[in-house]
Amino acid sequence: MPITEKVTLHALPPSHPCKAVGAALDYKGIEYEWVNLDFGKHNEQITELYGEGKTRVPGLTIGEERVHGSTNIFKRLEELVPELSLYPEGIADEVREAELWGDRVLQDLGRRIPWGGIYFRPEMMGKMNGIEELDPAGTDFAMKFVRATWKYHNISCVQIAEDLEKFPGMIDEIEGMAADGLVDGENPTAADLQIGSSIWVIGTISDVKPVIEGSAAERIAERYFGEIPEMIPAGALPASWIKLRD
Ligand SMILES: N[C@@H](CCC(=O)N[C@@H](CS)C(=O)NCC(=O)O)C(=O)O
Repeated sequence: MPITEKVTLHALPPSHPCKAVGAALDYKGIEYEWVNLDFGKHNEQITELYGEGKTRVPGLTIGEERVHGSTNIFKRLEELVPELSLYPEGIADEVREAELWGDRVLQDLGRRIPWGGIYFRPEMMGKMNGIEELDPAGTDFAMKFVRATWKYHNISCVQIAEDLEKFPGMIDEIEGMAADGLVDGENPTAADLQIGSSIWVIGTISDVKPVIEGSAAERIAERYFGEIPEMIPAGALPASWIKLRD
């Protein structure tokens, strides 16, 4: 049934779960407006729109209805437009499980690894907004911003090194999901979009690119979100932290 109400995706520009929801809306053929909230004021804006305790993006309004959080939004989109299913019959439960892994486990690396790379090359932070390289004053601002972001997300070098240690195993896990037909098939599943958006953002850190090269993870990221651009050139993260797949 076509959706006649106005659909709005409340987002922040660099957010990978927001990208995942955008891709799901596109696949389902739902017209929508992508509205970026004001960084800094976004927590209050989200609470005002979606209620107490809700402070993060993405949120989706469908007419008067409000749906908050990427996995809730995916579920609701599936109810609204069951054709072009993101949870194909026969593997729906396994796809949901893989999607939740993408949301609860992989998604955090999609925040920590990029913010980790930017910490070591703060002048490249403008690339998030299409600026090639920040000037010295911009870099001063970026350094303060990155430090605040590390604090907010509880990021540390120990945590990033642990993430990078685990990352090759996660790429192998996604390879297994592809072998089971949960991702990397002819049509996107919810798992493709949740996982692919995180891989895409992690892949922008060139030190980590070799870990995903030639994998199902890289294929789904580029198929659904476009060629992975370089945000942080290689040599930013200490080489000894990077572990490759066997
Ligand atoms: N698992 C949640 C994660 C939501 C989330 O952490 N969103 C981030 C953007 S990637 C956010 O709102 N960050 C700003 C903040 O925490 O203030 C989902 O997929 O909906």
